[in-house]
Amino acid sequence: MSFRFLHVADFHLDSPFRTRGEESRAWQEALRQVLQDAVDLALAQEVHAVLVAGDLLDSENLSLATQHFLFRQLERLSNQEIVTLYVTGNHDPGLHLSRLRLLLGNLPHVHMVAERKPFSLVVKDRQGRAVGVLTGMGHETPHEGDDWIRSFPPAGGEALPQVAVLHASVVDLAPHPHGRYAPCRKEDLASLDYDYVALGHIHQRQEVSPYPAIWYSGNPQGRDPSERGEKGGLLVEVAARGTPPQVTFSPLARWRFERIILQGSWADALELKEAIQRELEGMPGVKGSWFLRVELKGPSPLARALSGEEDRRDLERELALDLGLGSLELDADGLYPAASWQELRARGPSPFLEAIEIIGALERGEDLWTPLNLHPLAGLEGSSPDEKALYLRSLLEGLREELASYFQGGGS
Ligand SMILES: [Mn+2]
Repeated sequence: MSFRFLHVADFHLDSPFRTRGEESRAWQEALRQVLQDAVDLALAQEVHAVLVAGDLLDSENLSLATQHFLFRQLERLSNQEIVTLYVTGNHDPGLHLSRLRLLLGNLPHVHMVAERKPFSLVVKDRQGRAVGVLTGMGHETPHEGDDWIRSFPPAGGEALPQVAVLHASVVDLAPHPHGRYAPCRKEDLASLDYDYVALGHIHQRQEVSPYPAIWYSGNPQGRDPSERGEKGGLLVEVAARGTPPQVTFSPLARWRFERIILQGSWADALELKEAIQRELEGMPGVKGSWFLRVELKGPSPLARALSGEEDRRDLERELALDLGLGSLELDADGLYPAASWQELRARGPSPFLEAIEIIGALERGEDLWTPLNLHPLAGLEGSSPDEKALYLRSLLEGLREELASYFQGGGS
């Protein structure tokens, strides 16, 4: 008799989406849909339990509608005798959520653990047979420290599969943008000897350890272009105590964020579209649900046309439609006009022209070096004035092009 459950985390319900104001409500609706899809998945798969590893809510400011929606979704699980174990994270720590706890307290199979006190329960299947043991602990405050994990017990000696549910920051992983709350090391978790540790906090899905199995499910819906790729939950099956579980990713996200970086000198929208299309051909997936950010870089004849926000927005909508994308954003901050240095020079007197003239004078060998007091130049102590001049002249190479880019807003 194996123990089967769905591991999800970091929904951040009611999160203000960080992309565009006017789409924020639609995003919040999408988040609720993703939760509903997760519940549908749990019901369809007839799992024994759903583990929510913290940051289910973005903050204690949960709208009444979302509160009601959350209740209704967890009620669907409870009605089918599927256990929900929801431990709180740094975004939804216990102290602020008494109202929600009272509400969820009406559901017999829903357990919300909002304090720094381990909570254990034996999960049973619909025939009443024990299939596994869940142990979870919540965040009480938004800033749990190093000692938090030390309050968590090792797995018990039962013959049943042992599973832990925690919202914690494993510190010996690749760098990530999430705060260092409830920090712990991989070995701290592995030494607790659970068959599976369901983690929340880091939004990038990842296997922390194969066995004891420790996983971040990641968030089921990316919230901005930094949270890219396919996202969802993990369906886990533990056949018996002491055996490595089977972990299967199941996509849930309604929207998918992707990003491409383009460098080029497209002459018009058609060329730009074709460049995006070529990149997209190498990326599998159904693009109708994609939110694609295209970061444009380098010199381009389109730089000026794309600097006007309304025109850019219009083009974004037009290209999204043409490319079959859910949404498209053109980030044109890295673009600059593509005039050559000769073209810039021909425009008449300017600081750029003066700089060009100085470069010319230096190249012709006019002695402009002496007044610059070259004495302290590092690495050239003891060199003759000629050697110094030679070295300095080598710095002039490519300087006109660099300056042209700089004077057109491209940075140096
Ligand atoms: Mn968190």
